[in-house]
Amino acid sequence: MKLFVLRRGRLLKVSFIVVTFILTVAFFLPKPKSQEEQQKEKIVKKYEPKQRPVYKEGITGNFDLPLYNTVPEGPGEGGKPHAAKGEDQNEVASVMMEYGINMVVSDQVALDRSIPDVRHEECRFWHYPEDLPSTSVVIVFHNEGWSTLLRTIHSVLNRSPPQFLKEITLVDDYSNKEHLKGELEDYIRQFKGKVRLLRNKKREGLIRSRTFGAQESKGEVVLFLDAHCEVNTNWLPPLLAPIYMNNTVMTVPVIDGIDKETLEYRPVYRGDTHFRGIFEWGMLYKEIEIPEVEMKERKYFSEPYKSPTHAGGLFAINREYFLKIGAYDPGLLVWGGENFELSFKIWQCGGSIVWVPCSRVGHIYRGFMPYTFGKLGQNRKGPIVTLNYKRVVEVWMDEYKEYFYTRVPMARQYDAGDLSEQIALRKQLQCKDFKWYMKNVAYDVLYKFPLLPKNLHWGEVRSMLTSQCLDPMSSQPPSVVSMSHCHSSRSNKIFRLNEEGQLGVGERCIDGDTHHIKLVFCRLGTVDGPWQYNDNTKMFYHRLHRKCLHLTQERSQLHLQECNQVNNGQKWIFRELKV
Ligand code: LR7
Ligand code: MN
Repeated sequence: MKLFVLRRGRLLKVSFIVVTFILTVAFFLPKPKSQEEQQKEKIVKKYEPKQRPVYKEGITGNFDLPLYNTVPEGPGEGGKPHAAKGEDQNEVASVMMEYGINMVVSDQVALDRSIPDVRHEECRFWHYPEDLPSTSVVIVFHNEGWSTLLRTIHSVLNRSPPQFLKEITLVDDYSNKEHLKGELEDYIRQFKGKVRLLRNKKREGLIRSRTFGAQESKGEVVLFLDAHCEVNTNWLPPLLAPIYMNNTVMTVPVIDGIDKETLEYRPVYRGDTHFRGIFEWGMLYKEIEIPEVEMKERKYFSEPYKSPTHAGGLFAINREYFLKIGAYDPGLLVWGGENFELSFKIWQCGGSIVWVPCSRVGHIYRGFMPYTFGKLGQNRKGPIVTLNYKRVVEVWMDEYKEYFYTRVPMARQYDAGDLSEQIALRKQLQCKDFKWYMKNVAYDVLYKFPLLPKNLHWGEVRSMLTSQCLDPMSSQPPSVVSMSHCHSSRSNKIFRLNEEGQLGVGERCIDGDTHHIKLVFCRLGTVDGPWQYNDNTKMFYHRLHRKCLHLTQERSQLHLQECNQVNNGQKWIFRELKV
C-alpha cells in the first residue's frame, strides 16, 4: 500500500512534468495559420525575385534546339541569295514597284526556309525560366505580298516554343489586294485558331493598327513584328525573360537585314560590338555603339543592354503595361515617330528599354514606301511624319523641343492637333522631364549630335543674279549643289545657317571649293562650319578657302571665287517659307 501510495505520488509528479512539458512545447510550436495569413504569404511569394536566365558554359540552353542538322537544298535556303531566272525576270521590275520587294524571288523561296544562326556563340548556353509569359505576336499589314507575310508567320510558328506562343494576331489595315482577302482566311485555317485575323474597317495606319491588335490580344505579352520578317533560332525566350522579371521592361531584338532583291539573310552589324538606338534633332532614327559604361555593367557580352530608343517595328512588352501607359498616342498618323513616343514615355514614366543580343530577327528593308497614306492626313497643315514628330516633341521633350525647331524650322508652323490628352497622361503617370532622360538615358546622343546653336537665317537661298535658288538636287552625298526654280515645296531646298557657320539642309551640310559647291555629311559631333553671311553685302564667305559663293552667269554653275562686291553672282538672299 505504502508502495502504491508512493508510486501514486510519483505518478502524479511525473504526469505533472509531462503535462507542463507538453504545454510548454505547444506554446512555442507555430500556430496553425489563418486564411488571411496564408493569403498574405502567397502575395509575398508572388513578388519574390523570379529566376533569372542562367549561363552555363558548354551546356546547351534549355530552349536552344538545333533547327537543322544539315541545311536543306533549295532556293534561298541557309539565307543564301536567290535570283530570278529566265522569263521570270520579266516580272521583277513591276513587282519591285508594287511591293518594294522582289516578290518573284520571294515566291520561289520556301516559307519554311532555313536561315543562318547569326547569334553570338554565348547565346547557345543561356538557360531560361520554364514559366515565361504567354505571348501574342501582333503583325499589322497594309497590302503586303503573300509569301513575305506568310514567311513571317511560318518562321514564328516554327521557331517559338509553343507553350509561350498564345497566338499570332494579324491586323489587316484595310488592304485592297485580292490575296489578302478570302485566300488568306482559307490559308490560316490550318493553324486552328493559333493565327487570328482582324480587319480594320477603314485605313488606320500602322500605329493605330498596332494599338488595336494589342487591345484584342490575349497573351500576357504583346510582341510586334513587321509583316516581312523572319525570326531566328531561339528568338523568343530571350525577349520574354527580362519582361518576366520586370513587367515595365520593353525588349527589342537585334535586327538583321533580308535583302529586298535576293532575300539574302545577313547581319547588319558584324564584329564584337553592340549598337543601340538614338536620334538626331530632326528626329531621324540613328544607331550608335553602346557606351563603355553600359558595356561594363554586364557580366556576359550576350546579355541585354539599355537603349534610349528603338527602330519601331520589332519589340515585346507586357500587354497590360502597354495599355496602362496609353499604348500609342492615337493622334499619331500612319507612319513615323511612334517609336520615339513610346520610348520617351516608357523611360520618363518609370520603365526601361533593353536590346537583347541573343534574339535576332531579320527584316526586309524596302528602298521606298510602296503604299500611299490614303485619306489619312489629308487637309493637314504639313507633312504627316513631321506632324507626328511635332506631337511627340511637344508632349515629351520640354525645352529640348527648341533643337527640333532649329533643325526643322518649318515645323513651327505645322498644326499638330490637340495634345491635351497626351499632356494629361504624362501628368497622371507622373513622368520625369526630358532633361532627366537626356542626362541618365540618352546622354550619348550628344556625342554624335550636340545641342544645336541658333539659326541666323533659314529658308530658300535665292541668287540676286538669276532669281533661282540653291538646290542640292539629292538628299544623299556626294551630290553637287546646283540651281533651280524657287518656291518649290521640296523641303530639301530649305537651308539653315547657324551661329557657328554651319550651312545645313536636312541632316546634311554644304561645303565647297573652287570647283564645286557640294552636299556633304556633316562632321559627327560638331555643329560648326566654314560659312559667314554678311547681311549688308548679302555675300557668303568661306572662311577656310577665303573665297565667296559664286554663281557664273553663263553656265549657271556654282563654286568659290575671289570675293567681289560688285558681282551679283555673289549676292544671295534667304527667304523664310510659309505653309
Ligand atoms: O498604313 C500602314 N498600315 C500598316 O499596317 C502602313 C504600314 N503598315 C504595316 C506594314 O505593312 C508593315 O507590316 O506596318 C508595318 C511597318 O511598315 P513598313 O514596313 O512600311 O515600315 P518600315 O519598316 O519602313 O519602318 C520602320 O518605321 C516605322 C515607323 O512608323 C515602323 O515603326 C516600322 O515598324 C519600322 N520598321 C522597323 O523598325 C523594322 C526595322 C527597320 C530598321 C532600322
Ligand atoms: Mn518594315
